[in-house]
Amino acid sequence: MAVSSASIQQRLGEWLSPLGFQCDPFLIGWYNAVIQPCFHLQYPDDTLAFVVLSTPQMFEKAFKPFIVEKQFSIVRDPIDDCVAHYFTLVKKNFSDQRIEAIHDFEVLPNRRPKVLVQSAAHVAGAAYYYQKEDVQKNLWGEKKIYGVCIHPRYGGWFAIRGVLIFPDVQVPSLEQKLPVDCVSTDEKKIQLLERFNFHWKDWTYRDIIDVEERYSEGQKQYFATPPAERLKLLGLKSECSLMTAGGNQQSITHGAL
Ligand code: B12
Repeated sequence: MAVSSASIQQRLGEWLSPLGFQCDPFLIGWYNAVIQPCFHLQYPDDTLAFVVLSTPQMFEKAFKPFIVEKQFSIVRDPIDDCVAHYFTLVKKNFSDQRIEAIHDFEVLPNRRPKVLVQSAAHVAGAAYYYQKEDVQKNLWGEKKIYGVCIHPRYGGWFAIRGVLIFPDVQVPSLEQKLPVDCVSTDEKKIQLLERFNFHWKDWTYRDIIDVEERYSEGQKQYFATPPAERLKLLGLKSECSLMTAGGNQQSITHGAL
C-alpha cells in the first residue's frame, strides 16, 4: 500500500502527543526475532507497528479529562479504560487504515501476555530494556529477576501502554533505531535491577538517571491509592463501577505504572 511509515507516524503523533503519549515505529520481524515463538505476533515480518508509551504528562492531559467525562462508564481499571478509549479514537481517525491494537494488560487464553511491551519498546528504540543478561556478573543465580525499560528522558517515569499494528502496511525499508543505553555502567545496571525487583514501591528505580520530568505528587498519590478509593482522590464520586476494576479474566491488573 502506498503510505509511508513517516506519514502514519506524523498523524499518530498529531493525535497522541498532545495527550502525553509517545509512539515509535517498529517492524513485527524485529520484535519476533528477539522473543520466543510462543510470544510471536502472527503478522509478516515487514508489517508496520508502533509501540505507545505514556509520559508523565498523560495523567493531566488524557487521564483527568477522560475521568471527568467517562467516570460512570468505567468497567475495568480507569487508566486501562482511558488508554483503550484513546486507542479507539485513533482507530476512528484512521478509518482509511486497518489498525489492530494490543494493550499491555491483555492476555491470551493461556494467561500469557498478548504482547511483551518492553521488548517492543526496545526494538523500536523508544526505551532500553535492561535484563539480567545485560550485566556481566551473575549475582542472582537462578533467582527470577525481572527486566525494566529506561527511557532516556523520563528514566522510569513512564509506562508502555501497548502496540498499534497496521496489518496492511508493509515497510521493508524501515530503518531500525537503537535504544539509548542510558544506564551505562554495570554497577548502575545492577542497582537498577535490584531496585526494580526488590524496592519498586519506593519509586527510586525511576530516578536511576537524571530525568527531564517525573510523575507529579498527585499522580504518585493516585497510583499509591487502592483502586476503590482512587476516584475520590480525584475529587469525583466513587460509587461508579470501579468495584469491578481488576476483576477481568482477560486482563492483568497492575499497581503503579
Ligand atoms: C506479568 C507482569 C508483571 C508480573 C510479573 C513480572 C514479569 N516481568 O514477568 C508482576 C505482577 C510481578 C509485575 C510486577 C510489576 N510490574 Co509488571 N508487567 C507484567 C506484564 C503484564 C507482562 C510481563 C511478562 O509476563 N513478560 C513475559 C516474560 C517472559 O517476558 P521477558 O521476561 O521480558 O522475556 C522476554 C525477553 O527476555 C525477550 N528477549 C530475550 N532476549 C532478548 C534480547 C533483547 C535485546 C530484547 C529486547 C528482548 C529479549 O524474550 C523473552 C520472551 O521470550 C508487563 C506488560 C506487558 N504486557 O509486557 C508489565 C510490566 C513489565 N510491569 C511493569 C511494572 C512497572 C511493574 C511494577 C513496578 C508495578 C506494580 N506496581 O506492580 C512491578 C515491579 C516488579 C516487581 N518487583 O514486582 C511495567 C514495566 C515498565 C518498564 N519501565 O519496564 C510493564 C511493562 C507494564 C507497563 N505497562 O509499563 N509485573
